[in-house]
Amino acid sequence: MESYYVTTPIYYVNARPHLGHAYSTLVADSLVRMHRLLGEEAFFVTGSDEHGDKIVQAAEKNKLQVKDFVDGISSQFRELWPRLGIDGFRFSRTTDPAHEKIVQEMLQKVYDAGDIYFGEFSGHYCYGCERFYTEKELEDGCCPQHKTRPELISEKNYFFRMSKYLPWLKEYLLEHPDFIRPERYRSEALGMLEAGALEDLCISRPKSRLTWGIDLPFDSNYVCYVWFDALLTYISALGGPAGQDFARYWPGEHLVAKDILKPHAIFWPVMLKSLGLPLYRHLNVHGYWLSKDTKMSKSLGNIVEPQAMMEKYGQDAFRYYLFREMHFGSDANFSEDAMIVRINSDLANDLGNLFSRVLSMTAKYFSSIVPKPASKLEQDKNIVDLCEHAMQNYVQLMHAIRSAEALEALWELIRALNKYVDSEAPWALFKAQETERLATVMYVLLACMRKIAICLWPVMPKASVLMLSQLGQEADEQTAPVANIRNEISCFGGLEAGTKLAEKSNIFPRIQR
Ligand code: ME8
Repeated sequence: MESYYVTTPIYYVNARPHLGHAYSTLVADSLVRMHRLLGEEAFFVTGSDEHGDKIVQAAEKNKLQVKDFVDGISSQFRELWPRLGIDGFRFSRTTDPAHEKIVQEMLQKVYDAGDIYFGEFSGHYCYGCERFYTEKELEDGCCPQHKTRPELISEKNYFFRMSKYLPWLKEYLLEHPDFIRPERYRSEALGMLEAGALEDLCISRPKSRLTWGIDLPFDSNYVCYVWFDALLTYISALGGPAGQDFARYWPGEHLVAKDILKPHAIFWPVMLKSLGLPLYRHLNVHGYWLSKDTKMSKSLGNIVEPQAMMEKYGQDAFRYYLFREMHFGSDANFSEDAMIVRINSDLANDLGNLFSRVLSMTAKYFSSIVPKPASKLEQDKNIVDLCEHAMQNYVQLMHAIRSAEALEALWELIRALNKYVDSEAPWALFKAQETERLATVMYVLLACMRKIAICLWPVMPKASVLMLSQLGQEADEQTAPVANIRNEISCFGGLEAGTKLAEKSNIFPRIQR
């Protein structure tokens, strides 16, 4: 059985989860579900990044011991995901002893290989980013992300010989055009390499300044820099390079937003190279969720609470909107008004209406039993072809993390099915007692609806299960509804005549404003 492994960022626990975190985690969930639908063994790793200055400062602000503070926020992340229908993940914390042990082993390995040295350093330190900036990287003397003036700090520290590997990394990016995708982010990473501002990476913090971190195995006066620690979660969650899961799942895929392109595009591949480990497969970079055209972030205080949205609009509708609205790689504006329009038009009018009319007609004409189809006419064959084509596109696009286009492809079929109901007018066939023809039309509709419900399992697991159960199919939110969706694409049918169906359906009620 093929295996698939993907990761989300390991989120900082300095504040509660918001829509941005929820989005990355939902994408990971949908990918895992998609790969399970393709018959693969798949899971993802998410977790919490708990060391460093930023966390200590947040704990102090909340008047809590650091450990109590990180335990509290970390559980908020862990507990939120299942409420959003997110399943199939391993939750990793950077304060887990097993992770800390692997970080120390990896540090020692890099040190023994001669890629870590001790040196004096003075530089511009941004507390928000928890890193030093070179003069060239600053914009008007300020951190490009936080727009604050970094502090000039001078101290002795350990350095990772990153610069030694940068020419190799540049070659690698040039030779592997889809290593970082979409393309604009590969160009951005190449731009960083070409600008010449990257130097060796400071990977330690003296304990005189910070104790909340993992001890360097070769000098207990220092703790490890948070990024060196957090990035290693991607392999410590697999038990480290010697773990069984590592052999089975590595190399994996990474999912991040563009804010953390540099550590993932530059630091991480170089760390893996120094450790002699295979590089990840792809870095998949998405844009920002904006709130009134500004990046949603905890420091700006303009965040959207995923839990509140889900309670207000329902888990499926909320997930659908996020997957449909954001084109992976670009920014998207979050707006409740736009969400209501989507729910009413795509879910209530198109999909909900199709289920509701077809199920109630089957109840009326065939006592809710799937009829046996007779031979197909041209218009039926066109629908069957469209179904195959739409599913093919959908699977391919979801696989490529292009959910907005994938859903658009599926909705073409849903809209065509609603038109097919209008043009074939089952009520007229019933009246004229054309039972064979009526049976064929209803069968074509129901069989396509089953395929649509299967396709939607990665996007709206709850609704998919509900639609499948209304179609007399066994399904649950944790197990893929079919062994391999590819087998469903080219063979029409899959719904047995004689199956008992629900009499009516109201899966997506309209939202009144
Ligand atoms: O950077 N739009 O953690 P973090 C879309 N601990 N996604 C957003 C977003 C927004 N407005 N805001 C946040 C860290 N995100 C490090 C990561 S990994 C080894 C260490 C999501 O809590 C998005 O995935 O600041 C982004 O990359 C991540 O949260 C940053 O999370």
